[in-house]
Amino acid sequence: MMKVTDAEFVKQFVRMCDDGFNQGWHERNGGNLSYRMKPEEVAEVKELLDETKEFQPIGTEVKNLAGEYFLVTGSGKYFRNVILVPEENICIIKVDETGTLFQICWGLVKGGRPTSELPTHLMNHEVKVLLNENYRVIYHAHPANLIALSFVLPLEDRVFTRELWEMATECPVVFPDGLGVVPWMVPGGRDIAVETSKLMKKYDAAVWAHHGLFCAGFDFDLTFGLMHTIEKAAEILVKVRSMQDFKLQTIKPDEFRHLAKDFHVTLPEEFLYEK
Ligand code: 2HA
Ligand code: ZN
Repeated sequence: MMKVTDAEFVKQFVRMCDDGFNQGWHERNGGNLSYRMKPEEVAEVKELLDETKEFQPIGTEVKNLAGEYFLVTGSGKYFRNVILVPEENICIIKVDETGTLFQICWGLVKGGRPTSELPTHLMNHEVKVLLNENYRVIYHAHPANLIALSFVLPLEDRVFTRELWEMATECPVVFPDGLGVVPWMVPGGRDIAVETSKLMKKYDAAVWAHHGLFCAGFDFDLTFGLMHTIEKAAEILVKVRSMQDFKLQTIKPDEFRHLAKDFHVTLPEEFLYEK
């Protein structure tokens, strides 16, 4: 008989958790991942789901996600253990018809709850699905170089975007909309979820100052790739600033405009300011 862990979307989810751990982005129980399941994926595992458990409060309201199923990491669970025993560390949840409650339908077999960042994940999913229903993945990690930059760069969207764009020619092509910055806030609750989901209307990535990064994407490859690209650019910037406090040369605004034309991306002028 088929197991939930045999489904392709579960295998890809587990692989992404392991890849993130191997990048060093998930110390202890750091980080979390959620995936909005496709109707055919729900159908594939439907008879293996237990839809009798009690509904619990999400901690916010996501009316547009009513009836949707998500695969999510567990609160307090370690990314490094997901590949060893997925059914103890991740779960499938269903959002109720009011968009305020969820039910665990599979997984977390030794007990537990979905990620402590469930309000941010679900509010981000809601914002994204309203923009484009192809968005399915929300990923939160603790990449060290990007976190380090949140101590030395002004916490402004335009500064983080421009400084990271300058670090690798592919950056403006990979995240042409830029990225947003949430100032330090208490994690795990509705307030930080509201601020993050506001930024997700405009961007696919939002920095949490002194904490980490949230990324959104259509699939696991794109979302992991976005996290990876941003953290790689952050690493280069940390190296550059460690060598000297100025750049002898860099990519200039007109050069970004030229790149945008050839690569058929739109780069908002707000990020191409003169310094
Ligand atoms: O511990 O990353 O933001 C999980 C987290 C909380
Ligand atoms: Zn975190």
